[in-house]
Amino acid sequence: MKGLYSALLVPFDEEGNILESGLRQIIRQNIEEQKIDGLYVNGSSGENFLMNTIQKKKVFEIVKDEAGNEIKLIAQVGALDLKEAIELGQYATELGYDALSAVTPFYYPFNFEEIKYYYDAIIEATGNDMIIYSIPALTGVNLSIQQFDELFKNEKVIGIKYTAADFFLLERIRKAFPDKLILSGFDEMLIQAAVSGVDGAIGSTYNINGRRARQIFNLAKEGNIQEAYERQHETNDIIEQVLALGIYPTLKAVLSTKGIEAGSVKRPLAPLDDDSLEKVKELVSKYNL
Ligand code: SI3
Repeated sequence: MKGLYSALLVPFDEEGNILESGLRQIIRQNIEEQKIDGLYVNGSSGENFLMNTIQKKKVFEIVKDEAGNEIKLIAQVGALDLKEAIELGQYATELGYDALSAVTPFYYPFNFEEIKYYYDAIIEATGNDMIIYSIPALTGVNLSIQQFDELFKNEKVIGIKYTAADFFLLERIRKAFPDKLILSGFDEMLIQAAVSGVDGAIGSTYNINGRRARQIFNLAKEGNIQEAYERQHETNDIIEQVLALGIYPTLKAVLSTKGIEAGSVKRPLAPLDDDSLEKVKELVSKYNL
């Protein structure tokens, strides 16, 4: 399960319906153009928490149908309704997804025993491998190394999607659990994560910038830090502008300039205005996206 994964974008029409042919095009360009090793499906970038259960299942189904066994597939099934998380986990497992991932339960201040119960319940009901999705900035859940250790006691918990800028904790986790999979989640800090020993990364911007990400990762792993930084600087010039314009609608607008039916974001997220669309065109041509 090592490697670079795009956190798959999902195209919607203005009513919030999934654009199936556009989704298939995004999957194909991720495989053929960005050369990614896998897809992280129904994560934050897939606007998962804005979709209903039927839509989430539809995305799992289309992705598996389009990608088959060409690349690795991770299904993010985390939900506040544990029954929904289990239902989605069973669905993705039956479809043949290589592993599941679930965001730490959020909004309510769950204690650690409740968080462990949630992961163990999904694993027991599905029998699939689990990658913990840790993203403290959005969930408010900061797991300690002792808590990761407790979660790892279930051998089906094979790793973490680590979306945090705490490189001290990352170093501690890497040292303590050399056999667990660590996939880094902040694209703008890929070089730091790579030298910290992660096994790969999952990112939204890899949908449009996967080839540069691959260069950063490989160069950093080979110890060619100076060149890796050159690629990371260029990448961060792109990411800075993407974040300023609005991450998901901008990534979709970039894909649209390439003739992909990337659609819009799902309300209440807002689409880009005309000025921003002009800036996207400049970005695409300046960085050859
Ligand atoms: O779909 C996902 O779960 C992700 O894409 C997670 C990933 O860590 C992204 N985080 C979010 C909240 O979108 C990053 O790729 C992020 O977009 C990027 O580093 C820019 O900040």
